Amino acid sequence: MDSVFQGEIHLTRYLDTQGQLLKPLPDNPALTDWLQCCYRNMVLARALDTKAIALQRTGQMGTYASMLGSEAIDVSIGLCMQPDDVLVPYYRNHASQYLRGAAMEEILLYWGGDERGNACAGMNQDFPNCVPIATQALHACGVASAMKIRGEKRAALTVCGDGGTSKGDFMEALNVAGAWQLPVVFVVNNNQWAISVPRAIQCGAQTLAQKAFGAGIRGEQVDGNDAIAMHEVLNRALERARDGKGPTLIEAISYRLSDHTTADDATRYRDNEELKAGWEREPIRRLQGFLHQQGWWDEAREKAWQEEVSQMVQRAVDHYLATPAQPVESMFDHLYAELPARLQEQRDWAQVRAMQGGSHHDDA
Ligand SMILES: Cc1ncc(C[n+]2csc(CCOP(=O)(O)OP(=O)(O)O)c2C)c(N)n1
Ligand SMILES: [Mg+2]
Repeated sequence: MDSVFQGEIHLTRYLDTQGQLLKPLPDNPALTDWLQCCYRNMVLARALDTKAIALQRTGQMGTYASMLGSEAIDVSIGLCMQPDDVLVPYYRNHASQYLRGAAMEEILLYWGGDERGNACAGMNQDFPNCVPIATQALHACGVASAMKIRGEKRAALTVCGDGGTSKGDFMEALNVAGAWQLPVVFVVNNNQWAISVPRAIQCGAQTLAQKAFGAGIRGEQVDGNDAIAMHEVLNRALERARDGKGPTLIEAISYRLSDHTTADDATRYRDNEELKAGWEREPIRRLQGFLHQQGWWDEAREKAWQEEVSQMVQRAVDHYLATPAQPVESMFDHLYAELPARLQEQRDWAQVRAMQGGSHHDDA
C-alpha cells in the first residue's frame, strides 16, 4: 500500500507556566509594546469579568458567560485583527469586542438583556454575539466569500468552543472554506469543557486542529494561555488569509476557569484538583512573570494599572446601571427590516399595555 496523505499538527508555545521562555523570542521589535498592551488588556478583561459576575449575582444583570481563562486568546484576537477585518464571535469574546470598538457599558448592556449592547456603533462590520453553537462559522464563510469576490485584502475571523467543533455547521464551514480557499480564520477556544461534557469524550481525534485535514486547510495548535504564541499564530493565519493564501484552523488550548455561565455550577461535575491545575497554567500570571523577568513591567506599574482599571470598569458599570430600560416593544425592533403584520400587531399591543401599566398576568 502507498501512503497518499501525511499530516502533522504543530503546537506553538513560547512560555512555560511561570513565564520562562522555552525558546528565543520571535525577532520582532514591536513585540515589547505589543505584549505590554496585551497584558494591560488581559488585566482589564479580568476586572470587567469579575464585575460582570458580581452584577449578575446581585440581580443587576442577566446570565453571563465568563471569559476567565481565555483572556490571552480574546485579547490577542482583538489586538491582531485589522480594523477592516471582520470578527464573527461567539458568546465568550467580550475582550475582543471591546478592543474592536465595543464600549464596556455596551457589553454589560447586552448581558443585561438590552439589544442596544449588541449593536455598538464602534463595532463597524463585526457580527453580534452568536449563541447558537457554531452557526457563526458559516456566517464567517459568507463574509469571507464576499471579501474574496470583491478582491479585498481583508480577513474574517470566527471563534467557537471545543464542543462547537462537533456541530455539522462547523464541519460544513471548514469544508466550504477549503473548497473555495476563503480568507477566513477559525479559532477554537478549546477550554476542555462544553458545559458538563469534557473534551476527552467530545471527539475521538487526538487534536481538534486535525479536523482541518478533512477540509484541505491548514490546522495547528497553540498554547492559548501564552500571549506570545497567540500573537505569532494569529498574525500568520490572518496574513495568509489577507494575502489570498487560504484559511487556517487554530486550536487554542486553554482552560475554562469559571462555571460555563452564571446559570451553571461546575462543582457538580468537575473535579477540584483539575481546576487547581488549570489555575497553574492561567494566562495572566504567566505573561506577568515574563514581563517582570524582561524588566518590561514592575510592581509600581502594576499598582497604577490596577487602580486605573478599577476606575474604568466602575465608570462602565455606573453608565450601564444609569441607562434607562428600553421600552417593552423594543424586543421586536431588531428582528426584521420590515416587521411582518402579525408581529407589528403584537408590538402595538405591547406598547399600549405598557402605557396602561399592565402586565401579561392581568388579562387573557
Ligand atoms: C445549537 C445549540 N445547541 C445547544 C446549545 C446549548 N449550549 C450552549 S453553550 C453549549 C456548550 C458549548 O461548549 P463549547 O463549544 O466547548 O464552548 P464553551 O462554552 O466551552 O466556550 C451548549 C451545548 C446552543 N446554545 N446552541
Ligand atoms: Mg468549551
